[in-house]
Amino acid sequence: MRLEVDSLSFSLKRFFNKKLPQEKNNSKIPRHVAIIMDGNGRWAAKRGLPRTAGHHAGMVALRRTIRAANKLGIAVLTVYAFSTENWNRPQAEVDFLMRLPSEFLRTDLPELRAKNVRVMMSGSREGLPEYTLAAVDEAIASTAGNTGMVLNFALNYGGRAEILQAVRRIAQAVAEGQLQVEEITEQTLQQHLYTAELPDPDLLIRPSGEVRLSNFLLWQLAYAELWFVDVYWPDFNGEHLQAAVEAYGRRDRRFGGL
Ligand code: V0D
Repeated sequence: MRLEVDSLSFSLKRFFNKKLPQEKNNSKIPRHVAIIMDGNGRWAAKRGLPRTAGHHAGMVALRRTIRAANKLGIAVLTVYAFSTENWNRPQAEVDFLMRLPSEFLRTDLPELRAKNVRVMMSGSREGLPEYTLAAVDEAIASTAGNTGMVLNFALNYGGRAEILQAVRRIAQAVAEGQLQVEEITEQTLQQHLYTAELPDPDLLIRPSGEVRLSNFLLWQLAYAELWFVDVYWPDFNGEHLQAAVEAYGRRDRRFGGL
């Protein structure tokens, strides 16, 4: 019996590219791909369209990318949908963005469910409108039992704020005597992040020509391969994802060792 369980977990790992979280990934296929969906506004401006049209086109690109990632056997796809800095945009644009989760789920949730995709959110619930949270919560609840690809929306997410919150919670546990300072490790911090249950991203993709992290997954991206592609997000497609994944497969990841 013991042997069967072991070989089952071995075949799960092998064929579904699903090692335990926090295990190093030496596979040619990235387990976890993170994407900064950047360039929607510029895509629209180039066409003389309002920025909202760019966000809409960005949602179509997201749908395409989810399908492509699922076909490639990627276990986790994290997409940066809204950063904590995005609140500084004009109120009308923020209002428009906040309605996209419910629109996206109306159009795409049936397909996500049929494909066994599990929806997650990484970010702060604070400040998000009730209707945005309701849509996200519905997506999470109705896919909670799914065992296929994880689709993780970074929404109202900021990397420094995430680390700060983790530090505060750890400090609180120390203050309450539940934890000794000497017991705090990298794992302790990792376990207090929104992504505690996920492996770290193996590959970060940023379209639109910008070459920076913009406060995205600061802790988690420590050893990620970075891939920058010079198309605006609404023009991103399965072939761009494939090219990034192939480049990833050619890179030699040593995690600081030899
Ligand atoms: C706009 C391109 C899906 C990037 C994609 C609230 C900018 C389209 C969602 C979504 C946005 C989020 C959570 C969820 C389901 C869907 C989304 C925002 C922006 C910001 F559970 N697309 N999308 N959320 N855009």
